[in-house]
Amino acid sequence: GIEIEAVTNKGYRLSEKEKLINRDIILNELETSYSEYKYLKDVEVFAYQTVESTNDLAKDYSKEGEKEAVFIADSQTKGRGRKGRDFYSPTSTGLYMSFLIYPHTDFSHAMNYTCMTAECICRAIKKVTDIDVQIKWVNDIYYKDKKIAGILTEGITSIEDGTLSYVVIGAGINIYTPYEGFPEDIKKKAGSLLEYSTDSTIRDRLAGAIIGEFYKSYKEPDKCINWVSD
Ligand code: BT5
Repeated sequence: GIEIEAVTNKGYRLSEKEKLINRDIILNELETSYSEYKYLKDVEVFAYQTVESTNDLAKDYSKEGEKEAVFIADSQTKGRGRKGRDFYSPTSTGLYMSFLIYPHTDFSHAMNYTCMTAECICRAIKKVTDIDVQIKWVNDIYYKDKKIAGILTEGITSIEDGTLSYVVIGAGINIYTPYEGFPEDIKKKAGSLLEYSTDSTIRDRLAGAIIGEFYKSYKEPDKCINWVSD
């Protein structure tokens, strides 16, 4: 289902269209399924092809004032996980996105955003693909015993009053297996949500559904603490 172009005397390449994040499809998903969530109307959605890290884009944007935004990319050259670990973020087969929010709550609530986002991603995956995935406490999502997504939450705290100045929640999801396969060091651990593409809009619709689910829950991140995982 992936579109390939033939280049005379050179060979084949991925169609450029396959790499682009389609912002119109994302906004259409929000409009169709999540229009009642009023917080969404003030959120900017930015889409890119290749970036170093969507979490870094969100952090840079925080300098522009208190504006909430979502940054989405087709690939990352410096995608990262916790404790400086790398997050493999190749082109066309994954979804890399970061939320910039200003929760004005106590620092101790920061981790709740990680599990809230994990829950939102599971709900969005179910809605768009009808697949049930599992959360591995606290920031990984697994399907068929393989890690298909990871979440990295970063924040800045005000030392004076212990409140969060802003929080960036980044999620990377392997939708398809990369063409060249996963690199040797993560081959055993990493998996993907789908085996092949049957519908080229899935990635963008999933991005829209994740944003929608996120803004449905984000004023009550503590609710996710109800469940326990290993
Ligand atoms: C995570 O860290 O899993 C959080 C990953 C967050 C990535 C998103 S993408 C958008 C935003 N921008 C960023 O720069 N980051 C966020 P951690 O739990 O530390 O897991 C990292 C470990 O997962 C690595 O050491 C590998 O073992 C494994 N890994 C790396 N890439 C992977 C991938 N694509 N799929 C599955 N596992 C992977």
